[in-house]
Amino acid sequence: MAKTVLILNGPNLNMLGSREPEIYGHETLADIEKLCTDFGDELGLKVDFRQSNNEGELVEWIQNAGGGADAAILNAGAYTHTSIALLDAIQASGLPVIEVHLSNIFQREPFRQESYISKAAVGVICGFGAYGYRLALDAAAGILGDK
Ligand code: CA2
Repeated sequence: MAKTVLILNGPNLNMLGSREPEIYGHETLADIEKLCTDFGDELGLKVDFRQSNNEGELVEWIQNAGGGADAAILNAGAYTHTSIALLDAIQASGLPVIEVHLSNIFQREPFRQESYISKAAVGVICGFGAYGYRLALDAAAGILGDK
């Protein structure tokens, strides 16, 4: 049976493509979802792609992922830099989580250079725009193939 990768997107990522394309690119979140499902098909992975502006909903999705998903890719948006709740949920889930950011957070404001997610993530991909999701799926396939 195909393994499942949960791809979670945090606050404001539903606005992609509408503003700040010089930072986040021209792709919409729907474009990125298609990129992920198409590449998931090539890799033989089932992709479950979601977005929420609500921290608690993201926490619940990670909690529940322990039952259904084999790995997760997380762009927690601004919660990356603030959310101990997401960090705790990742640690409790035992799920391999790959952190993704469209922008290179290390070239940006100091507050974006800190990530709670990184403390529990298997690895971090940032600065490659939408292509970073493809890189993260490839990494997930590698991790799951080794299991
Ligand atoms: O680079 C990333 O992927 C971020 O996770 C994006 C977050 C930001 O808070 C993180 O520091 C880095 C913000 C996403 C907001 O995206 C928008 C795009 C267009 C219009 C409005 C928001």
